[in-house]
Amino acid sequence: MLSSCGNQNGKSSSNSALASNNAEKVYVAPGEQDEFYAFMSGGYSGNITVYGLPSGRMFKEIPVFSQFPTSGYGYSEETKPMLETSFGFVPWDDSHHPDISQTQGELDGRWIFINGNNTPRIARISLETFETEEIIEIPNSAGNHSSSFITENTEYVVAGTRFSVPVPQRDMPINEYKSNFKGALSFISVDPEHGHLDLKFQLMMPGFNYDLSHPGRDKSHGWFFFTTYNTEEANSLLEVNASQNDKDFIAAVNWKKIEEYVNNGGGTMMPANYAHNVYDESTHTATSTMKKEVLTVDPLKVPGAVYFLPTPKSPHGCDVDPTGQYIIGNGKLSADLTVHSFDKMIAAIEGKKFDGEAYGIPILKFEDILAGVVKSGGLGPLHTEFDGKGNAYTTFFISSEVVKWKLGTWEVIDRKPTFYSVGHLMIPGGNSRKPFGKYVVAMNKITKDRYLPTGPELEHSAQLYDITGDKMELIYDFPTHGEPHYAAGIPAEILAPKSKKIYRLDENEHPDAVISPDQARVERKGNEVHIYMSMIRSHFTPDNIEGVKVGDEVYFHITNHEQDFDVPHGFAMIGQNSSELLIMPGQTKSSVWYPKKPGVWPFYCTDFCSALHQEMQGYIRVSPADSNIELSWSLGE
Ligand code: RUQ
Ligand code: CUA
Repeated sequence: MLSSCGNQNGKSSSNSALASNNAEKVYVAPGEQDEFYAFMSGGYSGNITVYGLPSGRMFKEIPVFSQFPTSGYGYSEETKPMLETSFGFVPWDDSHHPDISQTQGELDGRWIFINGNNTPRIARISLETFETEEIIEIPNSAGNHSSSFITENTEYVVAGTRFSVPVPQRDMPINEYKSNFKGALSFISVDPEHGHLDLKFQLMMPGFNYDLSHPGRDKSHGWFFFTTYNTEEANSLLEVNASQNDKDFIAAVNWKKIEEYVNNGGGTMMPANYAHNVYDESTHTATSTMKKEVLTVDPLKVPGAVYFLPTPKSPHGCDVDPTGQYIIGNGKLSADLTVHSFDKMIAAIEGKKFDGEAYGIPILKFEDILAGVVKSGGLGPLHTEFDGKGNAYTTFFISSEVVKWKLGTWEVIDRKPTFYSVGHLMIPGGNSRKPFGKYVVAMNKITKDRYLPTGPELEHSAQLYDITGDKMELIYDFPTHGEPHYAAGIPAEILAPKSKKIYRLDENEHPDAVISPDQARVERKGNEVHIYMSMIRSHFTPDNIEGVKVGDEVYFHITNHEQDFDVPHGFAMIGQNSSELLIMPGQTKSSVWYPKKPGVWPFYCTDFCSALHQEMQGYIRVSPADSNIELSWSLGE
């Protein structure tokens, strides 16, 4: 059924006059540039990919949680510390939800944040360099899914646990889960100037699953909303046992109140062990520090800070409209969307109209806080975004469609099929006070017949809809890399002008940098050999090195002396148990090589940098361990 549906819509429309009209809408002529950047999460690639809209052209993959041989990220000595955790070196993760920094609820384009779902981490990426600058591990958390969403002025990036776990972790019977496990919601403060992350406090919630979250905005600024499921606290066969309750909850958290409590000395410091990894742009080097404690907050100690909003039925997405008035819960086992009203929520809290409590946390009455119900007619609602013109767009996984509906009247205005099984959707700025509208990107989980087959595995598929009219129009399909869960879009004019072009050599503070070619040298310290090397079109200095022995540990410290935009050089050494390095103009990178066999071994530049790129090479002579050949090197005479 799926594929016949695809054939009908795909092929017939490509023959129509509509198709040529649509082609114009996505066509970005050679030499012209896209109107928006789209940052897509990589899912199980652990990274972020960067696309242009409307063209669907992919510009870059930004390595975040995964080693990336294309640049040497996670392989170079400078970047290995980025992937340290309390479990040791973890060179991979599952990244779901990118979110761009905001000021007063509008995208400011300074940083983008993303979560590592598997080994709980949050990353901050610079939108000037498109490099990952910081990763903080989240203790007491597991399946870091309701993350990484930011508050209106980027005060906090929020991380919520999907799996509840024993806190602190300990050896205990799994069937004692109920009422013993905890769900940590972590608030990580963001330094307004440098963006540095600090785990300010963890709210220790009942042992439900915390699925997604969004900040309040404008009138609801100061609150944060989290969907929960498995309020049954089942620990096996969740597909049945976690679907018993007719309603689960959206947890409404007044973080301002908790912040105040914490600033006045509230909370309990608890021993913990989690990595905080920071990349320094002036030394081009990351350091990893283990943090030893975390401040935890018991919600019952801060009256008025946490409430439960009953929401049918195992809600997934939790989205807040640009005015901050409506909180939308997408019950994935329900056909209807539940919209809660922020004003009614406040009134119900003030009137103390509760419908019991769960673990001491007051439950509000469903009817008291309900703003409306969208009778969508779709199945499996997941996520909602907004166009800034009073409309909302919700994805339906099971019925494979995007449904457009009106905030306030709750009427369905339009629905369009997706191909197939859409998860998230994204409107540039659609998760802020000021959406830019124009396009919806649907991110589909299943691709099937949309592209030429490539064996059993197909890339996932994104679809672009023009939303400038009353009705949505599907105008383009493009493949995406990994599994984009969520994405964040921003007008190119905000980011492009400040994109970094080079690292200035005279600002390079890497301790092993070679700033002028006469600093190029080789030094032996016991069995460590350090090669301080520079590179410029089209040679390495030094280029021939002798006196290296089997059993040595050879460190290359290489500085790119170019000061021109888009002239990286690469470095690759035969038999190195690592990746190449791709070094940007003005930057220094290092890697280690363990020579194993006597001989004369070449290295070369991997990035075609000039007509003489193939001449950019050198040799290292490796002698047996007991040889007494002295170190020597040639400086290109
Ligand atoms: S999820 S398809 Cu990981 Cu955001 Cu909803
Ligand atoms: Cu430098 Cu090729």
